[in-house]
Amino acid sequence: MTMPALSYHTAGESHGPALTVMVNGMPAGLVLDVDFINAELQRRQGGYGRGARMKIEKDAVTFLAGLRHGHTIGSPLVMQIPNRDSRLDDLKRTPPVYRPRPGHADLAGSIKWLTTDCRETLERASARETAARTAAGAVARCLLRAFGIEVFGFVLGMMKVASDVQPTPENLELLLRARDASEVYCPDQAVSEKIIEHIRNAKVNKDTVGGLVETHVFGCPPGIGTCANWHEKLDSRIAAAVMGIQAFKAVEIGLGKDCANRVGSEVHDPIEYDPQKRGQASLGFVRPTNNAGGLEGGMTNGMPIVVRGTMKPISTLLRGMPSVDLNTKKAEHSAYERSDVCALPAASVVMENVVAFEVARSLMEKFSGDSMHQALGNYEIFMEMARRLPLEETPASVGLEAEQTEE
Ligand code: EPS
Repeated sequence: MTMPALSYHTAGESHGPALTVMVNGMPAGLVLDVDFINAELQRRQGGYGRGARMKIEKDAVTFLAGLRHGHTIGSPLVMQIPNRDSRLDDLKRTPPVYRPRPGHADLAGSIKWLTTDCRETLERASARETAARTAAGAVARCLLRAFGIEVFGFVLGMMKVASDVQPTPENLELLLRARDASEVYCPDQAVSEKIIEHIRNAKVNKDTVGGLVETHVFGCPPGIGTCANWHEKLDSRIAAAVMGIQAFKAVEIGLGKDCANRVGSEVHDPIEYDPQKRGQASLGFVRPTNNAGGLEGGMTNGMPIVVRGTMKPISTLLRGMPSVDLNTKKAEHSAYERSDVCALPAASVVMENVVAFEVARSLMEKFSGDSMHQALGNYEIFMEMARRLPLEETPASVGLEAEQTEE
């Protein structure tokens, strides 16, 4: 490997001065579409059900390192997103919180760090941090686009209402427009309306709602990821990234948990070969169904990657929940701080971007290069070799021939 593995780290509290994200391992020569990155940040701020905080913030990135004349130069990339509502040390406006919210990190974190002030935990646990992860993922999507890979995320449903929309490369443009026209980022208008109704009802009842989000990745060639080590499997990385999003409680790939209700012949996708599609990313290996969600053995199989996430309802309820004051140990209702009734549309944006980063990470492990020229060259060579299968010579015989010639 010529480059460090693609990775990112975030820092920053919800009401601190700024969020920061460092992306390491991006090849040089990648032109970053800063308008796209900021548009993703703005989309993450939106969606029906958001609270008053999003009226204050105007998320946009400032590049502090790694970019010159709009393109990467191979050094660590550092982005900053300022918090307009910065008041971390202001005790009047950001007081200690002693009544933990069931479902939030408050109780577990306070005990972990041996304090009764949940503020010490909640500031970092807050989903505000997902703005930084969205920025990293949007950078990764600029890389993926150079390889012809597109990512599409949307809200699927909530409270037993779910869309049966099936994104494909052919209907992607249409669905993208429908999603962007929906207040809840769901391309299915009838389902959108029902979701809005559920959010409205939750608000009236001083309650909250979660739901289902889905991400599809188009254009991956087969063989990204590996079956060699469990923690390097692409599905295991995607699952970790999705479960790492605040409030996510489940992740599924393809058919997901419905696999348990079917026999093998109804689960596994038959393999077909279509020479007409040899030039496409799938190399011509097409499947009439995609129950595997594009991943077999921890590797892409040429079909679109399909990931579904379940977000629980936000744990800050206006009506509160039974809790305990950590100082007095007396029963109290949990603290209420301004919050969202539903952040599911925002979560769909976060999920598509964190999934994109994991795909980019595995892609760069396979086609690693210091520069985009080198990485794209490695990709082309691999695709050409894969199309030529079976290769006439094995790597071992190539080595033998070279030795014999030298003699
Ligand atoms: C959050 C509480 C709210 C949300 C926040 C997540 O913030 P505040 O306490 O400032 O009103 O708006 O989400 C964001 C700020 C964001 O950018 O997504 C929480 O407690 O997790």
